[in-house]
Amino acid sequence: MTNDSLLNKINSPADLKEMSDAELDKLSEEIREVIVDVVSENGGHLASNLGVVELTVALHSVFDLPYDKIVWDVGHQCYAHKILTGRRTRIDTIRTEDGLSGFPKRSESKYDSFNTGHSSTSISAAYGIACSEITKKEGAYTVAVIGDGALTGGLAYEGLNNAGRSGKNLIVILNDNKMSISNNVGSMARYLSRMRIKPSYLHVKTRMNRLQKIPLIGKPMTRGLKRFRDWLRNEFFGQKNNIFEQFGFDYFGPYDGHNITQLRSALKAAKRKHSPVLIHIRTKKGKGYELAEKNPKDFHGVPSFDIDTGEPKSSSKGYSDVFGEYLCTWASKDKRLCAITAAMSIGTGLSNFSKKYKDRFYDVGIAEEHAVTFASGLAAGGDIPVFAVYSTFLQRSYDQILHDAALQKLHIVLAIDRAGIVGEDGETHQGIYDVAFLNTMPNITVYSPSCFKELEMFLHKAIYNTDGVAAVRYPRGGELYIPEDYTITNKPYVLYGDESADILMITYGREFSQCCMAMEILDSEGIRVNILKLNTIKPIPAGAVMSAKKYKSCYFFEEGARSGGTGESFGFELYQSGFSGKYNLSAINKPVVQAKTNSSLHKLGLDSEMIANKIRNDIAAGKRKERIVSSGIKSR
Ligand SMILES: Cc1ncc(C[n+]2csc(CCOP(=O)(O)OP(=O)(O)O)c2C)c(N)n1
Repeated sequence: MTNDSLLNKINSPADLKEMSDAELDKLSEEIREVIVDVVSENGGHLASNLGVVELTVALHSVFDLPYDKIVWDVGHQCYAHKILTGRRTRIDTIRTEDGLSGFPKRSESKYDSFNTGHSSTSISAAYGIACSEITKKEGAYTVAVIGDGALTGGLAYEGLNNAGRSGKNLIVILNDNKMSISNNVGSMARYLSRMRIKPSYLHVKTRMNRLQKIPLIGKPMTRGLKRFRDWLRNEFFGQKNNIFEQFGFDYFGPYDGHNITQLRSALKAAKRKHSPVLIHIRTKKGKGYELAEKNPKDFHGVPSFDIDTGEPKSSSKGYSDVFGEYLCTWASKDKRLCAITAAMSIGTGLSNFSKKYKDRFYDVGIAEEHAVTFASGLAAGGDIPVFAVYSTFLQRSYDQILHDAALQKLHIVLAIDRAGIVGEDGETHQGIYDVAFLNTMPNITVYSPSCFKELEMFLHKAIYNTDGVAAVRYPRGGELYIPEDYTITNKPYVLYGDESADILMITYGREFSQCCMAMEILDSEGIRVNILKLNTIKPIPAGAVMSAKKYKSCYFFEEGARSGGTGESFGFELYQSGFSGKYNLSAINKPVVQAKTNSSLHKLGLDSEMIANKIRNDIAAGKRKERIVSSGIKSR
């Protein structure tokens, strides 16, 4: 940053108020540079953030935060907002342990008015804030910034439907860049593309308001003009009022979302309305960084990368890739097999499937609820639908899995990606609740592979050899350690070790690797343990419980929520079976904040080192107790 940097002078949004539009433009360029630098180091949501720089600058120059409020939908585009709201000097810590979050966080700043991470919540949340006591009292404005991708989520319409005629100081900014992560889909996307070619008519409206004030002729002329305008809209766009006006919003736009002058004048006009307004802006995802402009899909969310080439600093094959490959192989032989994504075809490994089997690939938009019910419909019609979804987003589909699939015993397959700790995206994105909520439902089988080969076996079993709902869950990233002498099998459970031990570790999924490494640490210290690896985690295999019963101490290690998780159920069944030893459960009982996955696992007591410590310490504590008891007996 040069000496004449404007950004260095910004300590709070108030500093923007004195700047000219030209200075705000220059400031935007400086912010862009910082974003590219930081994301190239820390990874993050690059293209979305580059697209909203001018919007963010304009918003902070027109509104008074924290008196006014902004709710960022998904929240992945909040980097410029963070830079402008007193967090400039810490922006290089974004998405790191103890650093700034990559999403808005109320606990982080008074300028963040609502935590986001999952899509399509902004309108409901902003409307709630606009109705709340504090905003009512102070007459403040609440602004929701929502992307066209997030507008494919049903919740956004529930918000629009409820808020439109409320008369509240609510402004919804529709950031339309034609993209979700991939190209946006659905009829609303088509509708928006038709609106994009429509000339902005805010200025026409403002002029009509002025015209109205001319004595005698003003009102009739305005009426005539309005009729002409409506006729034009009707003729060219097939509707008297657009959909947002039907919802009760005043509609302004579309505007060039990179033109600060236009943006500021639209925001000021919206402010004067004192009732719900929707401002439609067009932006370019990746704006200002050529590689991202050309290829916004690949630069939506990125690991650290080389700025000159755009290449990731490291990459390796992950579970999602393997999942996509197998699905393509089987789809070539079976026309019933189809794939569904809720706007996540790239992340879930379905890119090739989407190209090869266009007629059996369904991108339903950011609509996880719809995806499950739609899959259930396909299954009712005889297809075999596989819904590939991140664990965290499947949380949205609880009722649909239960009501539309499980209770009807329909055969749908849930390919649950990013199961377990996910790392830098933090608490809103951890895949640690799916096991607990699926555990509550009937007619569901859940498989948990620990390596690529097992993913193949259990995915196949889920598709072709399981009744009702079949779920296969696998983590972010690639394979971890599997000992050479471990025999991979598609049995529901495996007992690993020489069986001479009286201590048993029980686990599943990626945590198996940690337990194997812990077993080796303990073995080198002369402590023998066995491992019971569950491949089917729901229902818990009866044989697995019987195998565990003969051990003196059982330790269950679970990379998932403790409450309602498999560890809890296993312990219950074990004691029900008459087990009289010690049962210890290590699982997750609090939100897990952003950090590298290994660091989180360590802090949660779930990495090999902590697992070995726990067992070693328990043994030492047991021996101490024995010594005290025996010395007490002697001294009596
Ligand atoms: C419920 C849910 N499903 C999926 C996602 C993953 N996701 C994050 S951003 C995004 C696309 C958002 O597109 P848009 O709202 O247009 O914002 P843009 O990135 O284009 O600015 C998706 C699908 C999510 N955050 N929440």
